[in-house]
Amino acid sequence: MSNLASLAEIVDTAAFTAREIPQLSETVALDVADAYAVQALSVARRHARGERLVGYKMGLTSRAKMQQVGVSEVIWGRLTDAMRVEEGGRVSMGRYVHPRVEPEIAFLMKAPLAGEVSAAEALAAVGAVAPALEIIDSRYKDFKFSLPDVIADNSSSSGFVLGGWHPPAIDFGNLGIILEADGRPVQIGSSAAILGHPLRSLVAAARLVAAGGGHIEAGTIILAGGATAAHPLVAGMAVKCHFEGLGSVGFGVDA
Ligand code: 0L1
Ligand code: MG
Repeated sequence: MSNLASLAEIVDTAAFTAREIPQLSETVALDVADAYAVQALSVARRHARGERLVGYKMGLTSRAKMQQVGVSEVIWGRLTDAMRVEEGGRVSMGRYVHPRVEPEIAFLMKAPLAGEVSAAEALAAVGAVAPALEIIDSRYKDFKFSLPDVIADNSSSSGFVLGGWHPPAIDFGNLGIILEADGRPVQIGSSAAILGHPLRSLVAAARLVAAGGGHIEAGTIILAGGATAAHPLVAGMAVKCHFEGLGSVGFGVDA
């Protein structure tokens, strides 16, 4: 097994068994290209277990997120069908190490998108827009990592919940968002916090995913990135998020 494949096994096993691990960068020198290779190899292990690629997530797309984790670059990860949580459904804390939730905007693509594209070209490839929540869960101890570490760990992808789909003609550039835990607001923000406009994140996805060997095709889901800092999940919590003009999306948390 190559070194990258053995690192992929380490992060995949940590995710599969919900056990925390030390940062890979504590013991190996990893650059960003290596880290995306580890990510691809670890997600290939999910495919070998029967999981299907359904989309991509963009990460660290807001100032709040960049400050929260202490890095300054946009990153991406892969989403599989097994990560999807039904709207109004329940998740179990046992599946995660130290999960957090964050509000996102989701795109459902109706056409492929790759390379350098304008915002108008990106929007023309969008079939629908939905309110969404992402459950992120770093497999690293204390949720602490370097940029290559988090990329190798599939950019902390763990789960996602989609609300109802809306036509892309809706203006989703600056929508108010209130994230509630047990009925109390815990984060308040705007979709404009996603790189100034969620479409900018889709433009970045087209460039970065294609450069990294991924494929945004018709039917692909893209999570544009967190609009606020992420909020920790605890057993018994009811999560609900209200998106101006797009409706609400939520889920419950079991032990
Ligand atoms: O989705 C995100 O913006 C998070 C990317 C990875 C950083 C983290 O786990 O907080
Ligand atoms: Mg996110």
